[in-house]
Amino acid sequence: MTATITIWGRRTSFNVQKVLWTLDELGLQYEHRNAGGSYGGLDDPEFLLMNPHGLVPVLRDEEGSVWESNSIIRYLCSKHSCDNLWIEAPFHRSLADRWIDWAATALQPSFMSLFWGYYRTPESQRNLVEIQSAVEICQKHFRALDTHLACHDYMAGKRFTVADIPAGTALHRYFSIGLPVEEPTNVMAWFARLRERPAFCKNVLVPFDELYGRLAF
Ligand SMILES: N[C@@H](CCC(=O)N[C@@H](CS)C(=O)NCC(=O)O)C(=O)O
Repeated sequence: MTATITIWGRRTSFNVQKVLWTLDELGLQYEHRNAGGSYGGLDDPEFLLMNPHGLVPVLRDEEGSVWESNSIIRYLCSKHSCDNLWIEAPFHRSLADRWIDWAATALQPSFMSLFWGYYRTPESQRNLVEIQSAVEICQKHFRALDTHLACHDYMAGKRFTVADIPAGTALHRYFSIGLPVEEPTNVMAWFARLRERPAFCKNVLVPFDELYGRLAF
């Protein structure tokens, strides 16, 4: 059967990884096209017609194009997963939405500030004060998550859902960029549960050293 889903984006992009992980969790057939970073293509008129912001990831299926990683994963899970990765019951779904929105507005910006300030900035240009401040903010967020995970195996309760994907994608990088950070017990146990998932290993536990000391994209 021909794939009806196409996903654009380089595999080292954190936001692209969320979508690739979701596609494989759902067992969907898709075509992956490298774009962005050293592959370029984001300024092409055809690409800008799909995403006016010229960023990856972009997903296209028989209905049209979707951009914004968290919108894409919500779209895929609501469309393809029935009551598996998706949650129909409104209050329960609000629990997932809360953690997805928290990942987008609190955890991810703090972690991106750390990742760019430390890992992507050449050593001679690093601002150590700002890096330490970013570490402290990230640790505060992970402590709050740790409290939540003390009584939830996954972000939205007992089972793995769409809610685990945005924050879960940050873990590999956060704990392996080479900075000494706290390793909260329940967060690490959740990380271990995610590492049992083949789709997580395939798409998220991947090398990202091409980004080291590189501010270009
Ligand atoms: N909020 C957007 C952010 C998209 C974004 O910033 N994408 C980056 C990669 S993570 C990008 O396209 N950068 C340009 C490039 O890779 O060339 C999302 O979640 O999809």
